[in-house]
Amino acid sequence: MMTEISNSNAGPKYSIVIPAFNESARIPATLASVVECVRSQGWAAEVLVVNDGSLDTTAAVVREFARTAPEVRLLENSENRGKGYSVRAGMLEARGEIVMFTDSDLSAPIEEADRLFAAIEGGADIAIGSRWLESGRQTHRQPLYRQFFGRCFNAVTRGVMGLRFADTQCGFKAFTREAAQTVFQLQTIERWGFDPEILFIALKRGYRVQEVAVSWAHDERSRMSYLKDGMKMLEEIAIIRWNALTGRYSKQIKDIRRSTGETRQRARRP
Ligand SMILES: Nc1nc2c(ncn2[C@@H]2O[C@H](COP(=O)(O)OP(=O)(O)O)[C@@H](O)[C@H]2O)c(=O)[nH]1
Ligand SMILES: [Mg+2]
Repeated sequence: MMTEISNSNAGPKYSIVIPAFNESARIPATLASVVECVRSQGWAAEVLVVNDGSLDTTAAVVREFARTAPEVRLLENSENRGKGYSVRAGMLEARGEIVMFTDSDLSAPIEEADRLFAAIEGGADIAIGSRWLESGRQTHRQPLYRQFFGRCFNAVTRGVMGLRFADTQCGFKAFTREAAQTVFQLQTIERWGFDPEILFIALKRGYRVQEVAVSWAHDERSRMSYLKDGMKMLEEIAIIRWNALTGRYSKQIKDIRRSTGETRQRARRP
């Protein structure tokens, strides 16, 4: 008798992680585009939405969507913890060979994910979307004050952290599973300043990071307060420097304990 080889344990090829805080208005259209793209491209993919303690109906809307889209899974934080915390929870939970995260407003159209995947398939461990590598690809720019703030923040990450990227803050980044498991387990920053930290860790651990130009259309309905969050991000850069000095990012991964258990237990399958 022939033995059938079961494929049921094989994970998906791609994981798409979407952090969501009070996104009930934007997330249905986002999930529709993501699922449409996944299906039309024939990607074996899972879509993980991480609900970050939203005060609106984000969770219900995602659950409703998932009833007809088996690709979609909802993870929930028990309370609002920040974009960094939410992305980490999703990335550590993801089972794809290549795992990426995107903002829930799809400022970078999800079709652009192909460019990140191609960079990884071409040998990069991490591919980061960049709005400034070919700025002509931005069809709708951020308001001037946000651009100014972004450029200043970039100068700080360059000067203080030695990051030589045109854009550290783009919410569109992909990792091999192995790189994601290492980098996100070492991440400590849970709010907006987590992007430079993961890049810093990635370089420190010897991963090959490639910047990839992506199309971008800014969505005005921003969740960010540039003054309050901006100050906090500077403070977070100081923390990253301190962590680097004290050897926090050089630890062996198995020495690091991270309580994503809470999110994991609450993970729901549709
Ligand atoms: N403000 C905020 N956004 C969060 C939080 N957690 C996750 N997010 C998500 O972070 C992503 C980026 O938010 P967005 O408002 O588009 O930021 P911007 O485009 O950089 O101004 C969205 O997917 C949000 O839903 C949080 O605690 N606060
Ligand atoms: Mg946005």
